[in-house]
Amino acid sequence: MPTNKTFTMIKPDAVQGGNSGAIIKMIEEAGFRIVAAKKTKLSAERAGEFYAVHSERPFYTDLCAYMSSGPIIPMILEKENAVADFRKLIGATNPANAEEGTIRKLYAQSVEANAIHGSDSDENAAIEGSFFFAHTEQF
Ligand code: IDP
Ligand code: MG
Repeated sequence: MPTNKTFTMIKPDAVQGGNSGAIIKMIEEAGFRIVAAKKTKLSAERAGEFYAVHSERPFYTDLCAYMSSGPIIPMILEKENAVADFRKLIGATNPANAEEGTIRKLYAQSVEANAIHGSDSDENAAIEGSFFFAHTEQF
């Protein structure tokens, strides 16, 4: 059974490029409600914790450097079937493979600097949301 929440971060390339407003507009127009949001910056170490599941991948060190290179906007989102619907809205990891009209197709720079994160399961959505937000910060 899908739950109704997912977790996202607008990544440094999209924040730096001035695309966060347009991306949030797409998210709201797709029917997601913002439950929690803030602007923050990860240290390389904290980025490494977030992406620990990828620690054996060749791109891990670069990914941690990139994700700590500038501010990000983490958010918890709510919608029926949130995890799957949000993955559809953001598109494939590599923008070259992302469908027309998806956030990554429109705003990603590269497979690494790909504008936005989306949780891949209900379980990870809960873990990733609590990485950035306490329950009392969620509305
Ligand atoms: P996802 O974000 O679409 O779920 P994952 O495979 O979970 O993709 O990878 C996490 C993040 O790591 C990606 O969003 C991207 O920023 C980066 N990444 C994934 N694959 C590569 C790669 O082959 N080269 C460089 N960076 C990558
Ligand atoms: Mg992933």
